[in-house]
Order: sequence, then structure tokens, then C-alpha cells
Amino acid sequence: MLTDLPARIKQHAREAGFDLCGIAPVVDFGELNVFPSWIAEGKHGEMKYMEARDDRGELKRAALARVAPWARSVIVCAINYNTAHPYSNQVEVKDRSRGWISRYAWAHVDYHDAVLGRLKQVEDDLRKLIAANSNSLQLRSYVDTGPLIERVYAKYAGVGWIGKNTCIINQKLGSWLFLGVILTSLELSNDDGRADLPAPDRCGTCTRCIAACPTHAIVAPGQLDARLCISYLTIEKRGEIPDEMRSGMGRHVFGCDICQDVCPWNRKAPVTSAAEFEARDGLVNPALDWLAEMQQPEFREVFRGSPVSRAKLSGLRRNAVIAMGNSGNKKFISTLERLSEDSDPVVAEHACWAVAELSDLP
Ligand code: B12
Ligand code: SF4
Ligand code: SF4
Repeated sequence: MLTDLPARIKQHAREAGFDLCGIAPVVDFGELNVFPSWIAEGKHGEMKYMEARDDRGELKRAALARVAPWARSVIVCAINYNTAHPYSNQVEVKDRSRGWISRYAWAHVDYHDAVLGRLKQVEDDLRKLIAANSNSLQLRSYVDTGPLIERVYAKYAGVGWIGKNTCIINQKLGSWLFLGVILTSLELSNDDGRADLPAPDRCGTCTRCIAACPTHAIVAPGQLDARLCISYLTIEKRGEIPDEMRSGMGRHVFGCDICQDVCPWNRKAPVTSAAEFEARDGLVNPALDWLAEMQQPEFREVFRGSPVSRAKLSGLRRNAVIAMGNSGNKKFISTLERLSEDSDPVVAEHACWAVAELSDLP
């Protein structure tokens, strides 16, 4: 076996365009014990895929050693997706006729494809590198969909610590990072002279993210109730948004960045060098009436290949209508009255709610 393999893997990850790379062993880390109770308490809401179990009835995402018994190490890669545009809490984006799509979803590309393509490149390099030494090499790359909680492995690989907002934060890059993992049958160490594993927690006494979350979704440091999170409500939740959650959503139409925008570790976060994450025209702080009245052909054209397509047209229009109701901007009333008779019953119901919200204003 090549003794400098971990260093070479990290070099290949850099060549593939990743900003960070580390290696974690396949171990039942303590943080994984939180997951079964998180699911049992229903904090995942309607994200049924989180409940997937193996044939022994164990939750797949917390049982990597059982689900992939051949896996010995997890290569964790991260790429910076930050672009030079304002944060959602900055004055430049306070126009009440506009909404917020989260930073990760402004680009032409879906991060799953962008990250997976790079992971495959690292996989290929690795196969070439050790083909002569091993004929039983197994490698499997995942972005989001693997049988593991990526952030826990990222912490033990030294990519960053898990902040109180539950995000992986790197001391130099902040938290605007996409993660991707390669499970491997190789027994790899991460001991390239680093004494800082797992990544030390640098949140200290700060609690800005918890205080800033408008829907109180961070129920304790490092613990999120997804049912209360604007990101879940705008991206994952189908159909009707519970009445009591609507006003807290503000003008968010897809995802939410608040708990990262307020984080001091993102104050000087560098901008990505990956051109594909540059924002598409019109998506930073988009006009709400444009989104609320959008029809399928334009939706397909504007959001082709974008993460926003996950919400589907109906979800995006529903979110835009709620945002209009929260905007305090009475000029939207006539548009909303028209939308309250929309052929999409979800859009129509939320538009009725929004009209009532705006009409009640002095
Ligand atoms: C489901 C999911 C969501 C859900 C639930 C989020 C969540 N916090 O669980 C929703 C839709 C809300 C969501 C939102 C977002 N997501 Co998301 N999401 C995922 C996904 C697919 C699974 C996450 C998961 O397993 N959650 C289960 C819970 C239990 O795990 P957890 O919250 O991470 O909690 C662990 C730790 O916090 C730990 N822990 C740490 N300290 C402490 C302390 C104590 C006391 C305790 C008890 C526990 C604890 O215990 C838990 C493990 O059991 C991952 C990809 C993956 N496969 O891992 C992406 C992922 C986490 N998401 C990501 C992103 C970018 C986002 C958003 C920023 C998108 C946006 N702008 O809207 C937001 C961020 C919201 C937030 N504050 O987390 C990135 C995160 C990158 C990063 N830097 O951390 C990931 C890794 C996707 C990727 N491949 O890049 N997401
Ligand atoms: S993404 Fe928004 S709603 Fe979700 S925890 Fe962070 S601040 Fe709260
Ligand atoms: S805002 Fe403060 S507490 Fe929250 S993740 Fe950032 S440093 Fe940690």
C-alpha cells in the first residue's frame, strides 16, 4: 500500500476543484446516536427518505458500518459556493417587493451534479493510483443521498466543526460549503501531521444563529427541528404550509440563509473560484410578483438544472404568495386577489391568506 496515499488523495481532491478534503474512519460516532430520537420525534417532518431502514430495522443514515460493511474510511470533500452578493440581512436587500432565494440555489447548476462530477474525478484518479496494489478496491460517491449524516463525518475528517446552527464551519472558509463523500474500502489515516482532529468547536459563547432564527427552528445548540425551518418549509414541504408558520417565513421563497448570514465566521468568507456557482440574472433578491405569476414554460427555462426545480412550480408560487402576504406591501393586493382564483388550489388558498394579511394592515 502507498504510504502517502492520504496526502495524494487530498492532492487529487484539490485538482478536482475541492477547497477542502479530509478522511474519517467508519466509526459509530457519538453524534449519530441523536439521529434515531430525532426521527422518532418526527423532527424530519415529511422527509420520508430520512426514515430509510436496513433489513435489521436500523436507520440507514446512522448505521454506515452495517449498511456498507466493506467501507473502512470516508473521504469528505467540500467546495466553497459563496459569491460576491449581499447577505439576506443586509440593507441592500430590504426592498419589500422582493424575496430571497438562498445563496446555494442561485446558480445554473445543481450542486449535486457539480459535486458528484468532482467526486467521480477523484474516484478515477484513485483507481488509477492503486490499481497495481489492490484488486478489491471499492469506492462509492454520494452527495446527500448516501447512508450517512455527512456533517458528522466532515467534523471527524477535520473539514470543520458542527456549529450551533448545525452547519459545518471551516475556520478559514466559513460555512458556504457543499459536502460530498467517497466511501472506500481502503483503511486510510488522516494523520498528515494534523493535531486538530476532530475539528475543534469555535462557536464559543456565541448564540447569534439561535437568536436570529425567525421560526425558532434551532431548538438547542446543534439541534434543528426541520418542521420549523424555513428551508424545509420552502423546499421540502408539499401542499399547504401550516397557518402558524407562514408569517415567520418572511420573504423567503426558496431556502433560508439567516443562521449563516449572521454567523461571525462568515463575515469574511472568501468567494468561490468555481465559475459555475455564479448567480443567474434575476435570482439574487428576485421580484416576488414575477415568481408568483410564473407559468410552467418560464419556470422550466429559468430553473432548468437548478436546485429550485425541487420545489416545483406550485411550491415556488405558493412560497412567493406567502412572501407577498408578509411583505407589508399593499400594492400586491390586486395581484393576490387575482391569484386567489388561480387554477392551482394551493396557490389560491395561500393567496387568500395573503390578501387578508395585507388588508388588515393600517
Ligand atoms: C435533510 C437535510 C436538510 C433538512 C434538515 C437539516 C438538518 N439540520 O438536519 C433541511 C431541509 C431543513 C436542510 C436545510 C439546509 N441544508 Co441540508 N441537508 C440535509 C441532509 C440531506 C441530511 C441532514 C441530516 O441527516 N439531518 C439529520 C439531523 C439529525 O442531523 P444534523 O442536524 O446534521 O444533526 C447532527 C449534528 O448537529 C449532531 N450534533 C452536533 N452537535 C450536537 C450537540 C448536541 C447537544 C446534540 C444533541 C447533537 C449534536 O447531531 C446530529 C447527528 O445525529 C444533508 C446531507 C447529508 N446526507 O448529510 C444536507 C446538508 C446538511 N444540507 C446542506 C445545506 C447547504 C443546507 C442549507 C444551508 C440550505 C439552505 N440554504 O436552505 C440549509 C441549512 C439549515 C440548517 N441550519 O441546517 C449541506 C450543509 C453544508 C454545511 N456547510 O454544513 C448538506 C451537508 C448538503 C451537502 N451535501 O452539502 N437540510
Ligand atoms: S435556515 Fe433559517 S429557519 Fe432554518 S434554522 Fe437557519 S435561520 Fe432558522
Ligand atoms: S452564529 Fe455563533 S453560535 Fe451560531 S454557528 Fe456561528 S459561531 Fe456558532
